[in-house]
Amino acid sequence: MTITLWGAGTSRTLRPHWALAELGVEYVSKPIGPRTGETQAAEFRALNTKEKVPVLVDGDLVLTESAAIVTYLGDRFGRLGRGQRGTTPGLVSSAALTPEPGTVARARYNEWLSYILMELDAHTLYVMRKHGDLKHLYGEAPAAMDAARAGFEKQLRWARPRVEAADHLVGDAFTGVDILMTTCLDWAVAYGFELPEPFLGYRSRQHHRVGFKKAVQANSAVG
Ligand SMILES: N[C@@H](CCC(=O)N[C@@H](CS)C(=O)NCC(=O)O)C(=O)O
Repeated sequence: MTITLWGAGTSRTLRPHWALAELGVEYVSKPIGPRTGETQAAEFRALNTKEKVPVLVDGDLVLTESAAIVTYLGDRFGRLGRGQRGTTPGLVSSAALTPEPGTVARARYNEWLSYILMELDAHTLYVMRKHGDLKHLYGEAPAAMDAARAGFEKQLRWARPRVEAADHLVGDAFTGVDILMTTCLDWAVAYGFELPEPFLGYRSRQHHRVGFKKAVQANSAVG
């Protein structure tokens, strides 16, 4: 069955490229970019009326939302070694991107996923993007920009103890939430945030992964 990934060129599209690279899954890349007109083309609108990338197609499944795609890929391809449990209950193997459902590790994974998407992506960094780089589309809003900047710094404090104490966010191995977290930290650095040292070290470790390097290459091949 052919797996097709639509989208390239942004932090959100990097996420599924990275998951696929980590899992060693072969796929067809359709590297269309946002605001190029390509997300409004009829072929793409038939897949996603949100007109946004990324989109994953796996047989009859058409899946939108970067976090859902990363988690799906982990569940589909990254939990095959059910016998090879690590030391953390619920974490299946060092190659796994998702802990088994119904475990403490999966509850923690879901907690990190929701936190990263809501507190670091949607409510803060994306607000800065909308009223910064994209102000010609969404309008200027200096008060919202200031609140988003302060909000990001405040919310990031919650992650600090874990990032100081461990190499990964869940259990003792790399998972999908490390992909999500790293892309948000990269985004923050691009916006001029001076991240505290534990986050810089964490980010640098993820950047050294072969999967990250492959994904950056795939994600940069815009259409
Ligand atoms: N919540 C979505 C956000 C997707 C999204 O906003 N994608 C942007 C690129 S990062 C996009 O395709 N924008 C198209 C446009 O606004 O024209 C996800 O995480 O996948």
